[in-house]
This record gives sequence, structure tokens and C-alpha cells, in this order.
Amino acid sequence: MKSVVQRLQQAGPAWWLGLLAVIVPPSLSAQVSVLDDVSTFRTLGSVLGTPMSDPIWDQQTGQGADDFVGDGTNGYYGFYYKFGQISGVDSLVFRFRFNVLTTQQGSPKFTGNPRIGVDSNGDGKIDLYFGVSTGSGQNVTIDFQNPTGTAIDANTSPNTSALGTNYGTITGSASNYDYGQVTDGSAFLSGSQQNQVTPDAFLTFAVPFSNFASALGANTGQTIDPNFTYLRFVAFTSTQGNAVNQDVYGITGIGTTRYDQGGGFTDYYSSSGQLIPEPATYLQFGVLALAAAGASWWKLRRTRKLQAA
Ligand SMILES: [Ca+2]
Ligand SMILES: [Ca+2]
Ligand SMILES: [Ca+2]
Repeated sequence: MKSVVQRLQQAGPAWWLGLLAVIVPPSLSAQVSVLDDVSTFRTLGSVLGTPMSDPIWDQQTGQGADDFVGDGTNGYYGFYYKFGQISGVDSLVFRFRFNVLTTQQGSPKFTGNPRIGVDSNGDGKIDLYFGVSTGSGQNVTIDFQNPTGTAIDANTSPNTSALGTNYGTITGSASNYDYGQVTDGSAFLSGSQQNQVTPDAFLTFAVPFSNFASALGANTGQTIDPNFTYLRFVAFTSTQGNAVNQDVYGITGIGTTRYDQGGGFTDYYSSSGQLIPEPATYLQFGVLALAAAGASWWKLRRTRKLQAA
């Protein structure tokens, strides 16, 4: 009669992989849309673990349309995220809340250039910039920009950030871009001088995970896994899309502090939206480690058997 241990020893890697498949089923992405209600998005927290917010009217160039707002009061935040499928394509969806809704001929029309910088290897440097490019009379595009600059501290803070020229442009459409008045009633004051209550605006855009992962991975040499590569973000507005010169989300104004020293980085999240660390993540890592250890043990044992034969 063979013991359970003996049976496992003979089962080989297939058994361990079977165990892995049972305990960690393949994740299925939910269908999402840039029009989804804000309550279905997650807020992004700072490294202190608290949801980030941003002061009113602290943008540096006078355009309320580019002023992040959201102080947590009544649940209003300025930077939201979700992950899911748009028409069957895994996508990252970002949403900003801005102070002033701008219109053109009576319709909502945004003319700024919000950007997100992402650090995927934890060294404090932005590895990829991306965001929405607009302008008066200009078609909306979603652009990727590489960090440039050779200084040792390049792309670690607002005043050391250098955004390269746009590449990998994705044409804006109703499925990957939306701009309009907020649907949750928030209306932060627009400016200390005017002191007017103005309806705020949501700007939402989506990026296919495959485009994002290949652009980011090309810059860092990483394979970007949707669940296990952890990312931190900094969101900011830019008059021309080539500098951090209006409002950095999470701090007053722009600041000079390094992003990773309280200067605007979010906490770490996976592309699929999980905050690290979470109990579920530990469980998955634990099961993966168990399976890997099992496969290694079987291989080692088999090698010893062959050597003994
Ligand atoms: Ca602001
Ligand atoms: Ca407002
Ligand atoms: Ca980096």
C-alpha cells in the first residue's frame, strides 16, 4: 500500500500544475466602459494607505479645467482606476475629476493634456508617460511618451521630468475617451477670486493592456504581468504635454519633492487593480511558491534517481 507521500512523489509536475489550476483559476475580466458610473471605480491611495486628494485651485497656469479636485468630502476624489475588457480587449481605465467643465459651441470639450507617469520597477523613476492630448480644433489622441534626460535623478520629480515626443498614438473615440459634467453632483469652487460654485468634469480614458505593457516593458526590460507586476502612478496636467507645469495630483501645486518621497506617487497596484499587499495576493503567491517548490523537488528527486541508476 503506497502512502500519500509516495503517490505524490510519483505524480510529477502535472499533479502540481493541476493543483495550481484548481486553486488559482484563470481570471476573467469584467466588461467595462469609459461611461461606467464612478462608484464602480477604485480610488487610488498614497503610500500612507489613505485615498489621495488634491487642493482646489492649486494649478499653476490659471485654467480651472486642468485643476484636479476631490478632497474626499462626500466621497469625491480626483483620480480613479479600473481594469476590465472593452469589446473583448483587456484595458486600463483612468478617470480624473477637474474643477471646471469647458465647452465649445455648447458641448463639453476639453483642451488640456493630462498625463500619467508610471514606475514599474520600483526605482523611483518614471518608466513611461501616457495620457490624453487635446487642443482647440484638434482631434483627441491617447499618446505614449518615453522619459528622456540623462541626469541621475531624471524623471524622479516634477522639475526633473522630461517627456519625449509622442509616439504610439491611439485615436480617441467614444469607446476609449469621454469628457463631460460629473454625474455625482460635485461642484468645487472655481478659484479664490471668483469664488463660484462650478460643476466639475470627469475625463475618462482607456488604454489597451497590450499596448501599455509593450510600451512599458520595452523601456524597462520587464514582462508586464497584469496581476504580478506592481505599478505606481503620478497624475499631472500639462499645458503642452511635454512638462509637469500645472497640477500634480495629491500635493499642493506642482512641488519639487521626489515622487517617491511624498511628491505624488500612488501606492503600488497591479494593472488588474489590486493593491499590494492584500491577503488574496499573499494566498496566490503562496500557492505559486508551493507549486514551484513541488516541481523543483520532483525534478531534483528524479535527477537523483537517474544518477543512482
Ligand atoms: Ca488641484
Ligand atoms: Ca468646480
Ligand atoms: Ca522606474
